[in-house]
Amino acid sequence: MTNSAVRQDVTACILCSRNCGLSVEIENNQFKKIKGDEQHHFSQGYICQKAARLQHYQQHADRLTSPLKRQADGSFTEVTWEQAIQEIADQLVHIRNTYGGTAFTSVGGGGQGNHLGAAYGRQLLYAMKSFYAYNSLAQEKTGDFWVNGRLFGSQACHTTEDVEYADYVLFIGTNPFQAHGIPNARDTLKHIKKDPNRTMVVFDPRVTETAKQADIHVQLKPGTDSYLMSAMIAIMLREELYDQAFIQQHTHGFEEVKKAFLAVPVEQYIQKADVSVELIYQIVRDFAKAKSGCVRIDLGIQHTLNTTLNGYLEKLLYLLTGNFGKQGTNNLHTMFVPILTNTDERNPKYRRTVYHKMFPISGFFPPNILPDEILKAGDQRVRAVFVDSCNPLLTYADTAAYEQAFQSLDLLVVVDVAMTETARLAHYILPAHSQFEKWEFTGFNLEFPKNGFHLRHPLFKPQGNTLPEAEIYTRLLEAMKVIPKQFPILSKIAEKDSDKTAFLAYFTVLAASFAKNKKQIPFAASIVYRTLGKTLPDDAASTALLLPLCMQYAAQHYKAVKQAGYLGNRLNLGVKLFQAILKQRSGIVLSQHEYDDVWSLIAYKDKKIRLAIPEMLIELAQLKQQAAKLSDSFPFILLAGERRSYNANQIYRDPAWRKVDAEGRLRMNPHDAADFGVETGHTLQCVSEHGNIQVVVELDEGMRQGVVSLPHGYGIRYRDGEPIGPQLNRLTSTEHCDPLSKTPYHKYVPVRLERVDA
Ligand SMILES: Nc1nc2c(c(=O)[nH]1)N[C@H]1C(S)=C(S)[C@@H](COP(=O)(O)OP(=O)(O)OC[C@H]3O[C@@H](n4cnc5c(=O)[nH]c(N)nc54)[C@H](O)[C@@H]3O)O[C@H]1N2
Ligand SMILES: Nc1nc2c(c(=O)[nH]1)N[C@H]1C(S)=C(S)[C@@H](COP(=O)(O)OP(=O)(O)OC[C@H]3O[C@@H](n4cnc5c(=O)[nH]c(N)nc54)[C@H](O)[C@@H]3O)O[C@H]1N2
Ligand code: SF4
Ligand SMILES: [Mo]
Repeated sequence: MTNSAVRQDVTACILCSRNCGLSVEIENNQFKKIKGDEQHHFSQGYICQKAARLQHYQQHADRLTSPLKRQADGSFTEVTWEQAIQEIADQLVHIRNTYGGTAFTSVGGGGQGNHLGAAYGRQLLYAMKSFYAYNSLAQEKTGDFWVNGRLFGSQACHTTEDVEYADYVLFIGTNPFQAHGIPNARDTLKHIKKDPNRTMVVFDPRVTETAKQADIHVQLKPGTDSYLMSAMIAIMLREELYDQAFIQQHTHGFEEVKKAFLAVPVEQYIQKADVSVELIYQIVRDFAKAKSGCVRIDLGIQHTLNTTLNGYLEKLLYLLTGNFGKQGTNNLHTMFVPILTNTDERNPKYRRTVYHKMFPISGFFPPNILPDEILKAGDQRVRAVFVDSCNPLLTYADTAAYEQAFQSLDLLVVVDVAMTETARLAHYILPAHSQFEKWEFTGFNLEFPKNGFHLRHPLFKPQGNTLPEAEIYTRLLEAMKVIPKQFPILSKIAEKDSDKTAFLAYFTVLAASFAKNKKQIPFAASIVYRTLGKTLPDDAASTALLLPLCMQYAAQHYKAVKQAGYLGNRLNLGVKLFQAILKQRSGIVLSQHEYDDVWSLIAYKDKKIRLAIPEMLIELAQLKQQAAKLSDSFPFILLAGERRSYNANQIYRDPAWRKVDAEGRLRMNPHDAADFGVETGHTLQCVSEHGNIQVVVELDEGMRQGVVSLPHGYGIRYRDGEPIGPQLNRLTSTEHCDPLSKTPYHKYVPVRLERVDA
């Protein structure tokens, strides 16, 4: 990697779950030009405007360059890696041995682009005998995962949607034009819009960029989706628009569901959403009749009232119409990197939290309860927290509660590439290589029937005295004496021969070694890293853990992996996959299934879907009593966290990356603004029951009256300056959340607005 010459390379975008392939021009260890990579199997050259700005992630004033230790006066001093690792390891061992497994939690572990490090970080939980993994998925998607557990038999069964091929698409609570989340979103939307035989319906309180492309926009009142969707299902049942043959062949529990939904007062519920009754009837009839239909949802129903119920209703819409397991419908997909595990709360082996007695969903605990588990759980409280790839001080509900909780910890360690708001509270800050300075990947490969994977190689020389997460966590485990520093037998066999069969010999010895010493299995990532890893070319040690994943995937999906073009037998197909992953720099196709294979992905033994979920049918019945009346003190609903053209979670810190919307403005209807006598650019105070922030107004005809919206991803204190844009979570509360999954109601925050001069 010479510095001055211009060179071409490929990588992927790290800003959202699509991880589009990038073709980049590099000069002086910097990005010069960024385009879409046409060789990438999935994005095929597509990118959005945010990716072109990635130099602002790679290099900026808040990048960390050395391990830091906080001093008594609150300032930070540079320390060596040896000192930082040894001191942290000693404290962790002390905390574990004195207080046991409930005293430690991890927070985060992989954002939108970096899941390789998370595989190493996860080992620390086992080393601490802790169960408590908190992350951002558990403040948005766990309600959905819980429903999947009941419908399909495992919380690791995850659904995807074939929007590109659907004749009739329902977008409920999502704005793919800005947020993406579906393949090549803007192109996909354009194709549907242009095709007279295909229909796009958008359910959103705002006239979004997606709504503008839609055939039908249902501009419902925020927080009323559960009423609207249950009315839609009731119409489907009353008019017998459901797919009888599908239900008969593939499901259980239909009669219970039918009975529950026939009790829904259709007209009354549609009116609660304040939309046209006839229009909803028409949508249900056309959706049910369509050759293929699918439903795509996101935070608009996951960050609002009745989160988990919404997830159930949305899935019933496609299941009852038989829009499942075919082209252009919703499907299950395979998971190469097992991000989700099945931790059904009815199984007592999954340890609950001390204070809230909260159970994990798909392996994760919800950030909404963590401040209480630190502050209120007495002797068994959480005392040590490791934060990785996450900035909870800004992104989790109730910033003040997080500040108080994190300041009270015995040990807070932050692993990040940048000096974040959370890092400023840490006892130790451990600086990682950026995602373009190390081997990386994401586990967001959620496609069906063709699924893929993209291993990214390092593009740049690492800055300063940073390390990749694989090395950081492995050193920690070694210093804690959880794993030995040497594995002579494994190292020897790994080094012996690096021809094609060597991986197999290594894998066999590894499996035998784990069979003898089961206690080492949770630390497989670091063990493989230190042994096989050392023999991989191009310093790719941290990717060695992909070998066991490849072996597992190839065994599980043998036919589909072969169908994707790999030559191999039952023994070595996984090795072939691993070799292809290491070699193909624009990513690979992992597997090619048939649509019918979807049934094999259901976890229930009889491969049938359980339509009736008792907890959800109870919540459905309770909707009747639910009163969503706004108090006079807080007459507006704030949608706290919109995706716009220039926000990308907390991944960019340097505000210079934004071409528009520097202040992260409050969108409001002009009639509402007139009541306050304010115009675009004026300032208002936004007050919730919980806190208040100043906001800059932007008039937007597309907002419903009484509804205002602020963007997610602002409030960063770049170079330790004043926060830039809204610190949204000063307004939100940890208690304002779904009763089952504890995911926050960020899209339904009651607020009032005040003139600053008032
Ligand atoms: N540009 C950009 N893209 C991103 C991100 C980013 O920060 N910036 N973040 C990524 C991440 S982490 C995520 S999780 C996704 C989220 O992606 P999305 O969920 O699609 O994005 P949002 O803008 O948060 O919310 C979607 C829509 O929900 C609508 N909505 C609000 N309340 C309601 C309601 O009660 N009912 C209905 N039906 N709709 C409602 C909003 O008006 C909004 O248009 O985006 C990803 N992509
Ligand atoms: N009110 C409100 N709050 C919200 C939302 C909302 O809509 N409204 N959205 C929520 C959603 S859906 C999400 S997903 C979360 C997102 O919020 P977070 O989970 O906090 O994650 P990111 O914003 O992705 O933060 C990524 C962090 O990882 C660091 N990082 C980048 N690369 C690396 C690396 O290679 N190694 C390490 N160790 N660190 C790295 C970045 O510097 C940054 O600090 O926010 C949530 N918070
Ligand atoms: S932000 Fe998302 S959609 Fe845009 S280029 Fe990056 S990965 Fe692709
Ligand atoms: Mo998210």
